[in-house]
Amino acid sequence: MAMSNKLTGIVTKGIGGFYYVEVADAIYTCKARGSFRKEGITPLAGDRVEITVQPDGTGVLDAVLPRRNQLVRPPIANLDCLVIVVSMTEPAPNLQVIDKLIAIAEDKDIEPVLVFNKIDLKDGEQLAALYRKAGFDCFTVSAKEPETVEPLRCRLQGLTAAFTGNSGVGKSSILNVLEPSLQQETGEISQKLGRGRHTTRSATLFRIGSGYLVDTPGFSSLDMELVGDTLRRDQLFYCFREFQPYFGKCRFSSCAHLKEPGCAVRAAVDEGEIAVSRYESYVSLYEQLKDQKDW
Ligand SMILES: Nc1nc2c(ncn2[C@@H]2O[C@H](COP(=O)(O)OP(=O)(O)OP(=O)(O)O)[C@@H](O)[C@H]2O)c(=O)[nH]1
Ligand SMILES: [Mg+2]
Ligand SMILES: [Zn+2]
Repeated sequence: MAMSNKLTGIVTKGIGGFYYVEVADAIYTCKARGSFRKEGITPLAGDRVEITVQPDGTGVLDAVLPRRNQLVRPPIANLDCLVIVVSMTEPAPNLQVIDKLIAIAEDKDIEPVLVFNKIDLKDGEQLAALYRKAGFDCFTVSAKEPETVEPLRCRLQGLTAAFTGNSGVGKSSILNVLEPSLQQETGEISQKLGRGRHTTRSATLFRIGSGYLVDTPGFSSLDMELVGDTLRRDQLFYCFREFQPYFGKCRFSSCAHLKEPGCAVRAAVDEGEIAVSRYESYVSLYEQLKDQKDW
């Protein structure tokens, strides 16, 4: 029997109509099958795909295998973890942005992991405590002090994890500590614009041990309005994990946990069981999603 030239691999990067597909230790440069466009299929970084290797060594991408999940911004499929990088200073933490990113991850069944960076400049323990209490794995690190990044390295072992967060928080810097051979470009924050320069431009998967890490371009607060446009208002409650013990305990079954009397979520906020900032983020997101039609 002739050796099969059909292989299964992972898209590490898509750029200019070409897809780089990793199979074992080889990378094949592939073009998508002609009919993909007609069928509305867009392969993403992180996709598991079937390819046929051509005599010239390039590949044709024949099929995209079913996805476990996918993010729209940045476009990546099959994530285990969304690593939300927060800078303790320059840029300062924005809790609403953090909570929105967490909600997006929860909504897609991707585990959020919080990384508080630049602790050489400002301590991150208070924020870490807030988010640990809410039920998240938190790491306080400094990309300038490599030993502080070790616990994060252990947590991400063997997983596919994308790094996200505002421009300038230090995503690329931390990735460079995790894998010095990456040499991701990092940038000085533009003081004039008061935001990063978006040093990182496209989403690329990097193999690290038995897992993959993805650097992504950061966003400014302006783009943040667009991020999360797939969230549904009627699902928002489920995107706040520390609210879940109060499910079904409000006076009204239709309670949206805003101003209704007898709301168990608000009672938990008053008793200090739920952080005020988390609840405020819920209300603010709910308002942002207000114009959505219910299903
Ligand atoms: N003092 C200090 N500076 C840091 C730390 N981590 C990153 N920086 C600096 O912060 C700036 C931005 O870092 P990047 O790693 O480029 O940030 P990024 O999140 O990848 O930014 P984008 O690619 O634009 O999204 C650079 O000047 C880094 O040297 C840290 O832990 N401590
Ligand atoms: Mg970067
Ligand atoms: Zn309620």
